[in-house]
Amino acid sequence: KTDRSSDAMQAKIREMQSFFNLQVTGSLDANTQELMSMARCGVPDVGEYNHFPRHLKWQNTIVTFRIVNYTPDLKKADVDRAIRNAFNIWADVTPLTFKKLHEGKADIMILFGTKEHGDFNPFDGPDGLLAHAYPPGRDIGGDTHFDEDEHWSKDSDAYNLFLVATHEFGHALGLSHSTDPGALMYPVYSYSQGYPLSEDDITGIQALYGPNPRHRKVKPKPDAPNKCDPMLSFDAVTELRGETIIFKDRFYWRLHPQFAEPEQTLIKSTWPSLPNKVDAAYEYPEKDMVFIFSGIRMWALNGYNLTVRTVDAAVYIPDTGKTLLFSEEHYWSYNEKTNTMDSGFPRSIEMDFPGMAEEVDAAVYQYGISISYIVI
Ligand SMILES: [Ca+2]
Ligand SMILES: [Ca+2]
Ligand SMILES: [Ca+2]
Ligand SMILES: [Zn+2]
Ligand SMILES: [Zn+2]
Repeated sequence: KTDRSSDAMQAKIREMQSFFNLQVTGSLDANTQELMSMARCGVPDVGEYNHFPRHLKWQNTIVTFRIVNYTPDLKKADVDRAIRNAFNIWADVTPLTFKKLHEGKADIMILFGTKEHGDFNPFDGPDGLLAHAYPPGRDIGGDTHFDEDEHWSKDSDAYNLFLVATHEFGHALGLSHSTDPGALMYPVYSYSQGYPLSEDDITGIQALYGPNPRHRKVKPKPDAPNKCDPMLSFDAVTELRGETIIFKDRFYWRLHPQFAEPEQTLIKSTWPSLPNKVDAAYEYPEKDMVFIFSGIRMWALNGYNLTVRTVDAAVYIPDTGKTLLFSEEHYWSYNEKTNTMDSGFPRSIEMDFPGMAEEVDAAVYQYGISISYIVI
């Protein structure tokens, strides 16, 4: 076992430990490691972090920021807008005001950098770590760094600068990661439109700073759907190697026969290239594949790439080697052996499957004998 810590690294660790009021040992003990990993975002396996060692927060309601350099991925004005909008999200729900500085030392120094970029907390090239931010305090406290090896966007392309900045500024204001997959402070990036904060994020920031005395009204986005909610309807259901996978909005649940509790995860954290909304999914066990449909797009969890019509549900029938694709009141038959759509379709669901609801929301093939539909 080799000790790779350089003197400079040890000095930096001591500095960080002192900054965070940890015992100053100069070595990466458990507390320090937890703290360092806490600053890293976009890592699916960061685990659960509850609180910073102390409830670090800014003591003034006016917090200054400065954009030290700009990414070449976006126009300067787009970067300015993303950063300003990200601060506005937090300003709306707190008494805080964010003031932009053009020179000198601001509370929150914002920069884009690659690999080692001056804080011995290096980035890792494309993907993985996207950005990190330090909790409130002097010097490096509050500073927010973005990995320039990422492509930064102002739309749904990975990665949306506004969303990542809003998450990071949450850290820069004293929030740690949330274990709620619906929260902005959940450590995994996921793109969604609209207001980014969940109730959990708002409760967290207001526990530190209190509400906005100007009482601007905000509408939090819904938290992760409650799996026990009887009103919950599924987007899609499939079997996957003995487990049942249920898709709903940006989330999916794994139901394993041996586990009493379903496990809830963000779709994006397992399958980053999938969209945030799945319309239908089904397993094709002979090829050990699961096909996933969203809109007119289709994915296979094994390298297949097909384009089909807008699909509500899909059922694979092993006896015939056919996949039935349901769309509103019609269905189509897809031949998995020849990879072609059968002729004579679409046909009426009502005619061929009497008793079934007009619209199939989700369907799943089970038990190898009969088709069983989950109609919601
Ligand atoms: Ca600072
Ligand atoms: Ca990276
Ligand atoms: Ca870049
Ligand atoms: Zn984070
Ligand atoms: Zn950094």
